[in-house]
Amino acid sequence: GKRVKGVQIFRPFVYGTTARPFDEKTNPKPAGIPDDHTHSWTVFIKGIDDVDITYWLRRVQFKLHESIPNHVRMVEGVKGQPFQIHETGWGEFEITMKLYYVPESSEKPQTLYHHLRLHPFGRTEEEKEAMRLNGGEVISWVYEEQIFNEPYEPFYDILISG
Ligand code: SLL
Repeated sequence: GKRVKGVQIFRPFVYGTTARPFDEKTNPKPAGIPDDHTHSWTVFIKGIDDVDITYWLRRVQFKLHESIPNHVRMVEGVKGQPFQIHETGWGEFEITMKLYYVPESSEKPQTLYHHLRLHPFGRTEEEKEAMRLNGGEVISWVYEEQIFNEPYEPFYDILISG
């Protein structure tokens, strides 16, 4: 196939983690969760305002800490839904996310790293108070742009009509 010369296509997305401490009132611990687990958390990749990104991103492999059962997980894209994993635990660690693009792109998978944040370290007292009011939610999100450089023609058509 031919590439579309001189063209770059940008697709914004957001990835990161959202965590909450277990708390009888705001976030009760479900039955069967180990005693030493202090938080529930989510890691995700999604479109801005939940816009669909599965027309260019096909699947994401999340590699979690080895202490977590079944710590390497493949998440297939579902139209209009985030690529995400919900978990519980006690510690922070680095998550590896391997992005697999749609086959039409002929793009190699690309790896992103993100630190799971459970604690509000390094935040101001004001920020911590706002978090307490919000159930202690710790948000660590990154806005990113995926760049497709001189995409193949069929993929270019997919990108501009997606
Ligand atoms: C630390 N270096 O010591 C980090 C490791 C590992 C966190 C954190 C296990 C959850 C489960 C869990 O939270 N591991 O048992 O499913 O802080």
